[in-house]
Amino acid sequence: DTRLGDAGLRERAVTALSTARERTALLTSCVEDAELTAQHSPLMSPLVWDLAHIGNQEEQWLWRAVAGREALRPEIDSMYDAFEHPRASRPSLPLLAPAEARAYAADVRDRVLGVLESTRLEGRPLVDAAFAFGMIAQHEQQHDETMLITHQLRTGPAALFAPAPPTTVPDPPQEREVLVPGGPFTMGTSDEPWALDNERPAHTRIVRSFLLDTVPVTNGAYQAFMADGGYHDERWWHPEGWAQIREHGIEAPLFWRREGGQWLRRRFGVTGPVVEDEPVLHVSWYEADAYARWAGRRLPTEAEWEKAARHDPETGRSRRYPWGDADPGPGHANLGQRHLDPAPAGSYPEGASPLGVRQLIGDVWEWTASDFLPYPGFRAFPYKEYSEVFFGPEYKVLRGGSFAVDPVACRGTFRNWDLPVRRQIFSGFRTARDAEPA
Ligand code: AVJ
Ligand code: FE
Repeated sequence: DTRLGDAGLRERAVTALSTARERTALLTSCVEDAELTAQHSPLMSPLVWDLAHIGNQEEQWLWRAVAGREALRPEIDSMYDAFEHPRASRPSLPLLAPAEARAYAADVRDRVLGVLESTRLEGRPLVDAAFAFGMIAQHEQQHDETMLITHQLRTGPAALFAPAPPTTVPDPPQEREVLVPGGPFTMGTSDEPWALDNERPAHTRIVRSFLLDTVPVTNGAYQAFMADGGYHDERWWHPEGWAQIREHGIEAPLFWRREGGQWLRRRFGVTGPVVEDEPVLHVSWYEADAYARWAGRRLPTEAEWEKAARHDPETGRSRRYPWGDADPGPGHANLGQRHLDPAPAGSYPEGASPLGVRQLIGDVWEWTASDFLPYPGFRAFPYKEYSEVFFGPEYKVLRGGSFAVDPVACRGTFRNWDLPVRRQIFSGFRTARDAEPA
């Protein structure tokens, strides 16, 4: 499967690029142009910035770096450089207007499909196994998730629609938590062709035996923490988390509102009740950490999460996904913006790990206890600004992907990261505890 022939690689790259572009088109055509240039939150770019940035990155990596061609519009590069202009300042830039941004991204794409047809997909690290094409498809899908977050922050009537996930859980899990046996496993990868630099290389990690929640923490469980005064009890909180919730008066996940004695949440322009068995969404690392302490538990480390998601106890091998090596299908996980909500806790039994852990992939990003750090032997590729500049104690790792993540940008090794205060992202969590000493 990871050893596709040349024609298979080209087809996979075309499909990944086209899938991403269809999603970008949906996210940028469902609102009026005025909404594309508006800033819906200081945390986010105007949607039209993401659109032209997607085209500009594609131009830089596939038209210039892979094909060795001249810049198409060198004067706009700096405007779409994420490091030169923080998100809050982007609306004041002389951005390409929506029609221009669309035409630019489409022009780049036409050229790039020609490049893909005429480039040998081996002999250079950037093109081996069509890596740069896969990287750019993942980049666009990551910005599509970012744009979906912008849509969630936008006020006004709904612009996006999707069928709700199934509300009943077939074959619900019997156990609350599972024991993951201690010992070594292989973390990261050296042979997943489109894995990004921070997922590499494969290396051995040892974890101690631990117990992990079978399913993500639900709204119902989280409300028990709230009802027990969790947001008002300093004992559970990291000092910086306590300062944040006091300063901003935070008493519930983002987008929740109390009305007539019950909790409601706004999602993509629609207000509805908080559903008890749905995984909790839009919580910060601090909120996840506080809940875990209140519950007498802790967040899993990143290595624990990956062992639970990839280690096959029968063969000792680390696999691509909890269910094995097969690409994700609709029965495995809630991915790809098929739905605009997480599915109820316990869904997707087909996607369970060998030990019976469910929903590790899809539904909600899961905060881990770990800082975002390089693996031993890490090498920045192809650019330091993807991962390397973010390594350090400020960022916490999230794993597993949300309903807003496309399968091309999701696997057992994929690492996401964000600041521990962030909660506009599609973040949830599950908890763990040490196993009793034998
Ligand atoms: C991996 C999601 C943290 O959005 O900041 C997009 C992905 N990097 N363009 C981000 C990314 C460059 C990145 N995250
Ligand atoms: Fe980007």
